[in-house]
Amino acid sequence: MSIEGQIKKTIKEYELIKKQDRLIVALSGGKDSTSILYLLKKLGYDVNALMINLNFGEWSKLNLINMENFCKSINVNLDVINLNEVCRIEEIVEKSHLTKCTVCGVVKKWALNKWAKKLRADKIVTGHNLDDECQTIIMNFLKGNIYLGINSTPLTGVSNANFVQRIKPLFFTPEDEIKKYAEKMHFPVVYERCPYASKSYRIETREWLKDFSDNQKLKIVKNYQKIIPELRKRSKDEIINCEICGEASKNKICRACSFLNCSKIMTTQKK
Ligand code: Q46
Ligand code: ZN
Repeated sequence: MSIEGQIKKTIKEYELIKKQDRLIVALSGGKDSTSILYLLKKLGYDVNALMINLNFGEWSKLNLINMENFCKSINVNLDVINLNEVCRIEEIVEKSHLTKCTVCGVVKKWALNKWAKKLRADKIVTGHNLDDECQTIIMNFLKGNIYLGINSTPLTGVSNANFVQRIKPLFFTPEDEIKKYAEKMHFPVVYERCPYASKSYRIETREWLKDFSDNQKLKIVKNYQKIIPELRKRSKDEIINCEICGEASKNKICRACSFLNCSKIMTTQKK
């Protein structure tokens, strides 16, 4: 089946998009988010793009230029969040001793949700593919907490007025197929990973899974989908609003705000 056929099937099967939905595609400059932006636009959905400039040197600059040109070429509006205006990842890493990926991942999600609300989005679209999801499931098993994966579904299940639902139309599509598609379409994307990716736990898991076939990865992901409804029922997490920034959170203070020194900067962003 073509990639277009696969995403149509996933959208239909999981009822990912309603006709009137205003979609915000979270663009990274990589093959996955670029491909899904292009395909959703082609299929006639109301799509806009939102990109976070992580300010990771030349890699970030190139991603940004590429996406500005690409969005113009397909007539899609692009908004850019300059992360330096929100917080300094380096400073948080230094003071908290957390890894760059941990800080970056939390802050990116936080900022995306906040900006998506400003842009009146009904759903945030991400480019997560089969390989990403398989890695997430295995990582959560290895961490000994399968509840962490209750949103490893094509449609997130959190119902909080402050949380913009996320959808992943490429959820069952293998990474290799997306890469071939992006190359065939000559999308102006950066194939090199983020300069900090090599030190992440995800990359270790990715290495570990590299000999698994797409079919085996699909089985892992599909079988995990079967237990998610039960995990959601049993999950004791209640979603409330962060006392500092007002965003949806599992705790009184969300993880983004709890990062050392960053909370003060983020509080000013609330207004
Ligand atoms: S989390 Fe880590 Fe990514 Fe942030 S530091 Fe780079 S690799 S960009 S998906
Ligand atoms: Zn907060």
